Amino acid sequence: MFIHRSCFTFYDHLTERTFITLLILLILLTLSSQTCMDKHQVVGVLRQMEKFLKGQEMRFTEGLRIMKSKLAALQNSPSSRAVCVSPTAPTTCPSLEAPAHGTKFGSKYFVGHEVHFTCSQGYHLVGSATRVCRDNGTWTGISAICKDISECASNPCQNGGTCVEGVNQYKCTCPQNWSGSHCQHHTQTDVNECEVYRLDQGGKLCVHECVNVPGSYHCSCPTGYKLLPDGRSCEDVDECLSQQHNCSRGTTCINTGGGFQCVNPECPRSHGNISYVKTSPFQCERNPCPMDSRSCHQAPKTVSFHYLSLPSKLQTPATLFRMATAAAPGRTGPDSLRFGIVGGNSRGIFVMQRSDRQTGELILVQQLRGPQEISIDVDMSEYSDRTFQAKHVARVHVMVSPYNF
Ligand SMILES: [Ca+2]
Ligand SMILES: [Ca+2]
Repeated sequence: MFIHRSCFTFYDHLTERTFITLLILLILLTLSSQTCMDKHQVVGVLRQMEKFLKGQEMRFTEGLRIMKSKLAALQNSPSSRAVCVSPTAPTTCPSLEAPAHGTKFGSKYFVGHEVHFTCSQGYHLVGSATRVCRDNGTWTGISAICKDISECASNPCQNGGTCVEGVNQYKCTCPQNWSGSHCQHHTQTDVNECEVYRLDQGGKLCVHECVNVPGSYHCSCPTGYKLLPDGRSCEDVDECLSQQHNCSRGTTCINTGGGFQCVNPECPRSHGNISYVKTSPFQCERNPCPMDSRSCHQAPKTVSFHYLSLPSKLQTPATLFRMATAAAPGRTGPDSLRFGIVGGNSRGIFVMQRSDRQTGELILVQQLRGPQEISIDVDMSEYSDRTFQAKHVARVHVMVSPYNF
């Protein structure tokens, strides 16, 4: 406003001077025409007028000088220049656009008006949320932009991994030697012990399965087996011994490789005058025969049941089972024995042979691959003085596990 007033002061001086000059001339003309003034009076008036005009001129010159210096000061001041040089100051600011993924509030761009910006969900505002149109036709603040809310703000990538922003998720770009969703695994320096052992030693580090882990390895065992303290061998869990079975009453738990079975073997069926009675869970005895029944005497006097659990691919030949006779107290035993395989589904896989005078052996001669189950009947006939005395049958049930341990 000060500058405005200065401008008007300059015009005031000009107007005042012109006005006074005209007034004096008017007075002189009036005086000379109306009254008859003498020469002294006219000279006096003119001198006063001259004095007055000189004073006016000095004031005018002084005013002009002040005016000039103020104009010079004005021209050097950019903010002021707009006011005086351009008499029509801007009344609006340039229009503003809403940022991408955001909204603009306010559509008037007049001086003094405000425009506000907000961002859509998932974005945050960078820049000025509010901008005001200034007198000089420019906006306060800086442009508002909406940026994705950073998923990487929590620095989720470890070990120097670089976080890469995605839509509502992030991805870690791992430096060399590191892997995993958060670059948490050291990869390069880990030795695959399982593989190294296989290549160097040409064997297996673990009896069953080797599991390589960063910085180490461990062995694992199949279901039903436990890892031994050596850390590499597997041993079957004896569910029968550790009472982990669910065998019902009347059945007997038989441990197998990787599991167990609940068994209740049945005695041979009665036919004619031959009948059996169960004397223990795994033994049947023939009831006494009529004296004259030869077929009854020829029938097995005892039938026993045996369960063998074998690993797969057991090295052969392997003695699986021994059968022996013993003389009853106070009586002489048989003087000779004959052994044989009388039934079952395994001819050619086993042989039965005498191992000493009173013992026979069941020998596995073919490698068995599990899982499978085989039943065979082995008999032992007793002779005295080359006369048949009695026959005993052993029913052997072989259970081969899927694993060779
Ligand atoms: Ca390892
Ligand atoms: Ca078992």
